[in-house]
Amino acid sequence: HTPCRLISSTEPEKILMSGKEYKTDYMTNITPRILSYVGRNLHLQKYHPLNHIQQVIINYMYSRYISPRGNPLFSVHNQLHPVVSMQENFDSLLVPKDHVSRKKSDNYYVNEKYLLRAHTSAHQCGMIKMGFDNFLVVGDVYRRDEIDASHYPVFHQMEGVRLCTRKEIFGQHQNMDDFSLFENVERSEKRQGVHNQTAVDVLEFDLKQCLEGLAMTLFGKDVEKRWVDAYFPFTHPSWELELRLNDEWVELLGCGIIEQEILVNSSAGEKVGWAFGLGLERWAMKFYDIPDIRLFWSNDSGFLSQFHFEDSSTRVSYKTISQYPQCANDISFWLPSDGYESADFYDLVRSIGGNMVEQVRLIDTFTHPKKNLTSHCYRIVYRHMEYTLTQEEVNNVHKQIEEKASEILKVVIR
Ligand code: FA5
Ligand code: MG
Repeated sequence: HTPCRLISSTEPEKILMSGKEYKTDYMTNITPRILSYVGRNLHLQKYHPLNHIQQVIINYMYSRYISPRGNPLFSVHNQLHPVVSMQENFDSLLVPKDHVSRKKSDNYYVNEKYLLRAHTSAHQCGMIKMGFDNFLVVGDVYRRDEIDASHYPVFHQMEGVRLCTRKEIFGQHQNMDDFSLFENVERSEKRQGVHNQTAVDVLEFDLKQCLEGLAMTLFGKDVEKRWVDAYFPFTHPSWELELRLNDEWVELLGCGIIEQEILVNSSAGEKVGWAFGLGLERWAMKFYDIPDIRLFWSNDSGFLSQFHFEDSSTRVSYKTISQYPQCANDISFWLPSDGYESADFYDLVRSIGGNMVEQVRLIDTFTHPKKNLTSHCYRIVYRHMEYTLTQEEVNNVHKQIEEKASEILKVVIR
């Protein structure tokens, strides 16, 4: 099976996370390095930019949705445990059993039952079942992803869910009895088979106004935006919001009308609702001009001190302290005949190189026609955010990566 513990050669039988023990099995692929992020909770760390951006978005939601009594409608839940069941992360959200997002190569599994949540949507059903109608969930999420300036295996998401009763959707009409949230129609691009089109239109309008308003609050009212049709198993219709920032279109969130089946399964079938999920790092990088996602993990005072202010709505632009030089080093190897995934190599590089690695990219694939062997060549760009790496340090790590790759991934270095 695929390597999971990467550095330690003895496989631990149990993993300890936040005081809870989990048995490992054939599905376990959490690395010690990933384990070290569990409990860091950057979004809860005072003065951290992720804490500020979270607060800015929360304040916006508080002021936008107010109960008749004058209280904020949304409640905030930012300390939910990141270990969730397969049921929560996938099944409860109607993710098909064979959907690509379940792949071992894309997720960090604790064992065959549990994983580190891949998105905050994993908490939707639980929260709705507990009776919450308007809520925000903020937390760390984990994905086995590529490595570059905007991808990190751990990042932070905020989930927003709003459920509405018939009265809230059609409230303004006097003869309300003429309106129903539900009808039986053919499912189409525009709506689910059980939804009344006007109800969906009201929800869509509210959702898009809310999120466009958020974008304008952070990036100014003239920010260029566009809605792109999207697909999620748990919403229909679904959209992504892209903003044009520094001359490029950036995807800032996914959202949509919650699949009614999910609400029915969560004892809220008489309501309809919307949901969104946004990446806090994406928003913070654009809001504060932070050039590299690794900086969020920095303990360097040169980084953190720039966010040392009480009022989260303070606008600052991050100033790079100094630019340390990059050092690129390639690695080529023959793949084993089966069972090789690039994600395993990325994890291995992360585990050994840590924050010395800025990027890893597959730059060449070659299949030997006669031997029927495939080789991959990756370019590893070394650069630390906080100091200049010496050639010796880089060579040392690069050599370790070569050794561990042959030992654990069974590749043959060329
Ligand atoms: C999701 O995770 C859905 N759960 C979002 C959702 C929620 C849709 C509710 C509908 C209803 P996606 O994988 O696209 O979708 O991620 C959502 C957001 O997280 C992205 O728009 C982006 O802002 C951020 N994001 C995704 N991947 C990364 C990454 N590797 N690094 C940083 N941010 C990321
Ligand atoms: Mg997306």
